[in-house]
Amino acid sequence: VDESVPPETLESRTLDGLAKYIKEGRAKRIVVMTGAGISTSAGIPDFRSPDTGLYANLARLNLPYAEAVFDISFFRENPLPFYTLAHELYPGKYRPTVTHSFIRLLHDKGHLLKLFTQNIDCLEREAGVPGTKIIEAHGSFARQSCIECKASYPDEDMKQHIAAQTIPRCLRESCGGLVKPEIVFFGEQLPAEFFMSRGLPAQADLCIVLGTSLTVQPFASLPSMCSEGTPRLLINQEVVGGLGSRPDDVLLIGDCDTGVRRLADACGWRDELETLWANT
Ligand code: CNA
Repeated sequence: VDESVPPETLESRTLDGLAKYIKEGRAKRIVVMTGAGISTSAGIPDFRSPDTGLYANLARLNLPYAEAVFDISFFRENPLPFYTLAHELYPGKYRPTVTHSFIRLLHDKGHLLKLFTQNIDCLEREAGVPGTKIIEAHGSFARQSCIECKASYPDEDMKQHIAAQTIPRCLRESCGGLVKPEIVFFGEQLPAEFFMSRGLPAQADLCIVLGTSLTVQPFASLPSMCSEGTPRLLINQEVVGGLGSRPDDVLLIGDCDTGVRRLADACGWRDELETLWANT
């Protein structure tokens, strides 16, 4: 980070500078962008963290390469690794983190324009962020359908298959194709709502990026779509996606939960945040 370049919008390029901007009521259209790192403290491994990430632990699935588990061509040949993983990731087992509650708090305060998430764990919804505010860029486990005829498949049957780690097949007799949750695999198109909402970062007055390596396109380009002069905050274990390169970028390198608590403290929202989280 080149600290010699003075900020354009913030008074100072620090957490306090950012908190002041928020407290002055200048952050009314916040766009939040999240990834697997906001759910690791809930117990869900991310992909890319060394040692603990899913990719580091996929050896037992005998994959030709780690990303194959989410590759649509590989899935057609061998859907079992995906269903082994789905069993681990399936919603219902995990509780939202304080970071998820922080996003909910932004919504409750009327500051959240949109949440773009790459996560498929549905924890943002469980934390009480309304579905209308969320763009699930990589889909979710909320629905499932046949990959051949696209017929939808019942939730209850899906739950049973996930629990048993067995492979669901299309119920239409003439089809019998593989059924897959509507999460976006490599080689598949992102949902239309992602493309329809891609203009929103340009309208934001604050961008908050949380727990993502920003390596998967086109999601990874979202922070660069914010206007120059719009403050961008990154809370992540590592610097990613060129954040820090603009004069109003603020970096909190470390754990997400610690970072959002520090921001809540600086804004005077800490008690509210903890109460909200405790009641989730
Ligand atoms: P990733 O590539 O695994 O990156 C995670 C990032 O978060 C890395 O930069 C880590 O350093 C950072 N990180 C991990 N833990 C923390 C923490 N506690 N505090 C702060 N930073 C942390 O994951 P991305 O989301 O960037 O990659 C995109 C993929 C991952 C999407 O397609 C997701 O569907 C997919 N994914 C989702 C989940 C989930 O839904 N919870 C889990 C695993 C993977």
